[in-house]
Amino acid sequence: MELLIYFNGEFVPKHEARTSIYDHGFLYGDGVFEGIRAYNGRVFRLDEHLDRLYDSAKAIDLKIPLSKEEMKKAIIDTLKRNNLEDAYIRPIVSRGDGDLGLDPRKCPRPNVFIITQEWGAMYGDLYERGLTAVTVGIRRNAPEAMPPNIKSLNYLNNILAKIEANVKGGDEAIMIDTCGNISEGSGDNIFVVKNGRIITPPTLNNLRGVTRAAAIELAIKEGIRVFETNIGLFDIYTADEVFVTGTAAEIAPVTRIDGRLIGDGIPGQVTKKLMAAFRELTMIEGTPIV
Ligand code: AKG
Repeated sequence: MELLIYFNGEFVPKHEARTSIYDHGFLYGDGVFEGIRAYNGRVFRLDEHLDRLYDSAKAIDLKIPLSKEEMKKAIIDTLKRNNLEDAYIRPIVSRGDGDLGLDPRKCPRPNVFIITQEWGAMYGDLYERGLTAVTVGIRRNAPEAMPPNIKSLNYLNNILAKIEANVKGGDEAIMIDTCGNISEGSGDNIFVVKNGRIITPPTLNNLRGVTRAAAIELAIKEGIRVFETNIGLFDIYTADEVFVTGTAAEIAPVTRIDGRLIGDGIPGQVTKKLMAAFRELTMIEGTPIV
């Protein structure tokens, strides 16, 4: 059976789901989205993802035409309609159909889409071998220009980083902010492990990741000290371990950066412990798909 997409309260077969070319989400990247996952019949940290979606919308002065409870129900219904227990979930709220001209007042009603589909391990066997990451020249959007905490439909900053990583032969890009601090990957947050402690940049210059928060919680539970502080190139090159976190990426080890081996060049003990703890957490926690 063809996958069904939620579109403004209706369920539409995947190949028929489309929006107007005058949707400002398409014309200007004016809209917001989330990446959420369901594991084992439960949606992982659904409330946290919805809080972030509604915060992103608030930040761009976009009124989502569903309450959070209604959105939650729409997500669960979409998963049920598609018979999915393990899935990637992509709610999208665009500014809506308008006209040429960027004024959002041209768009009377936002469009709401929910894509749900099967999704495996994004980095395949790299969870065992470790990712090769490269730092890129394109700077992460400055918070005072385009706050990285708005998960907007305009992902060009991240896409430019990804293009550069592809050219340089990296599995993932590491972005640096306009002050020279490490920011995040193109689609994930970054952590370093040094002398048994975990360090990750504060979330002013990167997305406030839901998996990032879960990794911090799990580390603290394991008795590992976690520091949120700015880090630079030196810190990533000389780290004992580096890992990235994201909804799509989950927790993934990075074993090579800009040609330097990280630690012994194989996934480290702390990273492996957190990967296992995260896998376990996703199996037991979450909003049931009922
Ligand atoms: C996610 O991890 O779910 C993201 O939204 C990152 C962007 C992507 O990989 O689509």
